[in-house]
Amino acid sequence: MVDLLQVSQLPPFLVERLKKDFTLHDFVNPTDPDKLLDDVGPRIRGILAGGMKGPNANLINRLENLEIIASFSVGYDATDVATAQARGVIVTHTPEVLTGDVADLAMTFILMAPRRIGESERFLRSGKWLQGRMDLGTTVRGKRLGILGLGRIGMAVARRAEVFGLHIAYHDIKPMGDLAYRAYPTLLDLAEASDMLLVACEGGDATRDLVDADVLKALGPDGFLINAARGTIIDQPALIAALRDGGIAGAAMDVFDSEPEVPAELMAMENVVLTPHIASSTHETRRAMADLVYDNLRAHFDGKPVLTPVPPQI
Ligand code: 8YV
Repeated sequence: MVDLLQVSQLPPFLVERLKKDFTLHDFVNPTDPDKLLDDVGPRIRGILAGGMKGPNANLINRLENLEIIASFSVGYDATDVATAQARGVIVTHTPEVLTGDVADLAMTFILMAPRRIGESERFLRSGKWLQGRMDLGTTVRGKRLGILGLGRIGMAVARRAEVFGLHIAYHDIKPMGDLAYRAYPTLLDLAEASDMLLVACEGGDATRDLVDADVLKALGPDGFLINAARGTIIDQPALIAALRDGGIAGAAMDVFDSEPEVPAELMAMENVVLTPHIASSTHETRRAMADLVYDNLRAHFDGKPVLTPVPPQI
């Protein structure tokens, strides 16, 4: 059987299925990583990665017989794809199958933050309703939604948001062709023209801290920030300062810079919706992602082309 190195936690149903066809070596929290790699390194032909944990250049280069890295995620910023591809190692991910669920969570956030849904629930549960009414929220209909990154997920949110009467605009580094949505040349321009800013671009070095203090200032005191992409895209201290000082009205986030650590300041804020990276966490989507990971590995080791390779990184 082919040997695989598992570097990220995966659902048990995927691990069980893989174990029938492959020999898995647990490298999630190895007590002695060097010893494990000395023992099994030369036999490893595949790596199982995840969206938040993937192999770096050191690990990739240490495995001389590595052929494929299969990530249980659409985002591949945790894997050093450039190093892998330069060595001819195939990297696969799980696009499409999670788009709907991620877009549903983002749309939920777009409604939750301005309507103060999280805060309302805490208000009721803590018994405050007995003393008086909740403060008013803000109507979503008719507001301007700016989307940073109009890829598969950004586009799926745009379609949902249209139904709720939002006006859509976007900023993307790639030309998007003829669309009904207005394109802004810079993120700053987009933020200035938005009541809500949705972060839907890729993570990684190229987008680190893209949403900085200036962008938040442009979004303004009535603006909301929504993030179900990667925590690294937002300058987290700048966001905390903007939320604390009334620089923006509120935020909703499923991802954080050093997750699962979430800053205490954010936890204490009423005007913030926080979820623990659950955008793709449904039975249906996680099964579909697992199938895709399995099918990519099976195809490769059966000598067929993989189904969903990560495009070549320049
Ligand atoms: C997962 C993700 O939570 O697909 C992604 O990029 O971040 C999420 O779907 C993660 O990959 C689980 O490992």
